[in-house]
Amino acid sequence: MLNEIVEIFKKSKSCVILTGAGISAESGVPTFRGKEGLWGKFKPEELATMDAFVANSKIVWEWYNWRRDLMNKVEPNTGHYAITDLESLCPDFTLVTQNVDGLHSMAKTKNILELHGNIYRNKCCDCSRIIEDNIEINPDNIPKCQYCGGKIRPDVVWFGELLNPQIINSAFVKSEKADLFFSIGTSGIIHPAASLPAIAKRNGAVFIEINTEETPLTYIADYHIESKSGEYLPKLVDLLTKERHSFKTKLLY
Ligand code: BV8
Ligand code: ZN
Repeated sequence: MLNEIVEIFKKSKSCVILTGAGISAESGVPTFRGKEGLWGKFKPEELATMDAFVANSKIVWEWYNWRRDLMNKVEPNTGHYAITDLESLCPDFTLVTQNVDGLHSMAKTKNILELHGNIYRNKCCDCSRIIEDNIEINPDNIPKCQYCGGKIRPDVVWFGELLNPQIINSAFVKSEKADLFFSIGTSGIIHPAASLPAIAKRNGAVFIEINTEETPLTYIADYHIESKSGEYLPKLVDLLTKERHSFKTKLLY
């Protein structure tokens, strides 16, 4: 199957990759579902909604500070770096991520659409202005917005909240145009992110799923690769670069 995917990738003119928490699992970032998942310990409706923030902003900030500290200690893994390599091997490449951990940027991937925001950014919950300086938030004394006095919150998309229109529309357009679509390390449950693979397939793209288990997306996948992304993606890049190198070598001689 790897050789088939190498051939498909080599022909691709426009590739989109959708990632979820699974791509960061090998870096030590807990996923959401699964036995060790965040939602096993914490209730999303009590921590990742505006109602929760209004009801108890202290506990919400304690949770985001805990995740920030955890994410601050980890590095991108071989899966993140392989995606950066794939970006350099495809003429039109877009990475659409649900992750707020910033690890794809740390791995120097360029064309990234952060669908659900970024945990390191702060914004005002009233006027939505981004708060420039990367301030440490004390949950017992949450700073106020210098423009409107609103409470500062993490710049992530909470459940029931609309995604940034520019970002989600770019993700839709790129998915419609793609001839190759990967979903990597996502359970494919959260919308509208989970609807992107079907949009790509409907427009003729080859859809490849890489996940350590089956998901609701598996039945529409042309290829379901049951593997850890940090193990499989470097192998794909390896074969692609070997091919390219031997091709160049042939050209030389
Ligand atoms: C919205 C930021 C308008 C915050 C997050 C249509 C139908 C039904 C419901 C809805 C719908 N449209 C909207 C909704 C409501 C809701 C939704 O989708 N609910 C679900 C429960 C059905 N969507 C919303 O609220 C969205 N807003 O639509 O607004 C609206 C509003 C109301 C009603 C209608 C319309 C906003 C959603 C964004 C929420 N914010 N994150 C934060 O992080 O704190 S979501 C968060 O959870 C993540 O960002 C991510 O999106 C999701 C977790 O999913 P994954 O990343 O996939 O992680 P998971 O743990 O689930 O899976 C990991 C996978 O990796 C597993 O499959 C595992 O097997 C695999 N894996 C593990 N290790 C590896 C691996 N794979 C490969 N290699 C490995 N090593
Ligand atoms: Zn404000």
